[in-house]
Amino acid sequence: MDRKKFLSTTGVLAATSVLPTNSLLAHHYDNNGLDKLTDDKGTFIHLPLPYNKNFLEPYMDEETLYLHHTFHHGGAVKAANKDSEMIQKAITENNLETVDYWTRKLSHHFSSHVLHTIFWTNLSNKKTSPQGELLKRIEKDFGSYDRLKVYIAKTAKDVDGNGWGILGYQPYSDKLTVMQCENHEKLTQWGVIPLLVIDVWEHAYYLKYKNKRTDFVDTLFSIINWDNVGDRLNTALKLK
Ligand code: MN3
Repeated sequence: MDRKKFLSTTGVLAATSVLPTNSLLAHHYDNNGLDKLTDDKGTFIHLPLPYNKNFLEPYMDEETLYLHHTFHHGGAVKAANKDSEMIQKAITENNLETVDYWTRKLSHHFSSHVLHTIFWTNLSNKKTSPQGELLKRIEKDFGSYDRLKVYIAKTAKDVDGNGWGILGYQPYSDKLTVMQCENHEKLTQWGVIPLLVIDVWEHAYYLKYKNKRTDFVDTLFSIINWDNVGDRLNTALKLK
C-alpha cells in the first residue's frame, strides 16, 4: 500500500489537509445525529477539532483557532463539569444556599459547549452554498439565500457585547428562525435547534481582525459549511 492510500484509509490524511467529509466528522456525532457532548457517564467531553488548526487559513488564523478551541471552548467544558458536580453536591447534601449560582453558571458553560461544538463543524475551507431541503426552507422562510445572509450577518454584527448570530430550526412553528444570542445563553427561543452559529465574541476574531467585527462576519461567509448546516436541518426535521 502506498503512503497516500495508507493515510487515506487510516484517516490520518483527514487531520492534515483533506476537507473533512461527513463521514470524517462522524465521531463528532452520536447515532441519532446529535453532537457528542458527553461520554457514556454524562461527563462533558472536549473533542479535538475536526480538522488541523491551520485548516481555515487565511480566513481564520491558526493561532486564534488554537486559542479559541483549547482555552475558550475547553475552559467551558471543564467549568460545566464543575458546575454539574457542585449542583449534585448541593442536592445530595441538601445545602441549597448557593445552588442558584451553579445553575446559572451551568447554563452559561453548557450553552458555550453546545455552540462551540456546532461552530467548528459549521466551518470548512471549501466554498459551499445551501442545497436541497435547506435551500427550500430558506427560500420559504426568508425569501432567498441572499436575504437570509444579509439578515443573519446584520444580526451577528450588531450583538451588544459578546454573543452569537444563530440560524435555527423551530420545531413548534416548523420554521427556520434567526436569533441574536448574548453571551452563550441569553435571548434564545425555547425549542430552537441551532443549525448555524456565528461566534462574535472578541476572542473569535480579535488577533486578526482587531475591532473589525463586520469584516470577520463578512469573511466567515466564505468558510461556512452549508452541507453541515443542511445535515443538521435534516436531523432536526426528524424531531418534528
Ligand atoms: Mn467562542
